[in-house]
Amino acid sequence: MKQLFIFALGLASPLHVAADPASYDAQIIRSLPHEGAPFTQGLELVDHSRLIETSGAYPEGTESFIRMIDLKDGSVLQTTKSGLAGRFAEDVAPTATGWLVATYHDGKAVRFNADLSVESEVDYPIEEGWGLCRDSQEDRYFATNGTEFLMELDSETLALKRVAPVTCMGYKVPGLNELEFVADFNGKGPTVFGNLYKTRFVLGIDPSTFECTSVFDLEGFGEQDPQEEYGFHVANGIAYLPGSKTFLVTGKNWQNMFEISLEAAGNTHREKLRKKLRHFASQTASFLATGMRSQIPALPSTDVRGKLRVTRREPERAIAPDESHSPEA
Ligand SMILES: [Ca+2]
Repeated sequence: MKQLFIFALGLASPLHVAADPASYDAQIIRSLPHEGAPFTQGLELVDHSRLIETSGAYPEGTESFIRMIDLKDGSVLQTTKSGLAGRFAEDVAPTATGWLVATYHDGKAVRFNADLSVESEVDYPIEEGWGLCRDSQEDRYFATNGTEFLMELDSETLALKRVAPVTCMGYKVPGLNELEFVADFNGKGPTVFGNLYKTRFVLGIDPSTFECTSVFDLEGFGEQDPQEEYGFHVANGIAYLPGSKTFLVTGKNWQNMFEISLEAAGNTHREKLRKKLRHFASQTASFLATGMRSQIPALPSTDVRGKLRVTRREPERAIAPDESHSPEA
């Protein structure tokens, strides 16, 4: 609790403006079928020949699952719904011996063995599960929950060790979704990549400062959907392939996955990203101006179970057309 209080004090300070992120252009190396076009919530390399993917239970009538995919042609090798019945599966990250899958609202994460049999379930310290990745070097997890906060979790107990906002060009970055840890990106050291919800941007974050250091854009990849600004059909799935230094990317209900390489592109994406972050910030400001402050807690706190409670901030919900059931993270 004391630790969280100290973090909270820091949030009141003006944001430090760091260097602009380096832009990269994503070049498609090859396209693979995204079998069944599931509601992708997690994507990760297993070994030299396989990927692991999680899918949430959306749309209504579908169930969450976890599956293994052949990296060569995108074919599905194995699928299981074990441990996920009645749950909304979120991102997946490796454990020492298998896999850890976050869930959206259950307050639990599910541990799987390498063969996808359920090992156990464990309390998840965050009110909502969104992105999750493992830092294999420092032996810790990073997680997101739809707010601007990035959280560091203990690799064994999942206890919360650090909470701080992600910032980029002086703006807070709300809604980093599917995450990917890259031990050394482009010779610049460890980087946490995350899909920026309701956009096609992927941001690279410095895991020590939580500031953005790189950006690429998946605009134009596969089919576009006008509902993406409301959270449907968004890019969500990043797996790094260290052998080729390429990425596999896909999205919710996308028909394809794409292997891409990143080429340095100066400041190509900077202004478009800045405009989007400014838009997110103005949405937050208008919420505050209309007296809805209670919906946007400024500071994280913990409840009696030690869970981090940061109410999901969705300012754009107020202007979405018909959201009787909005897509989950
Ligand atoms: Ca990932």
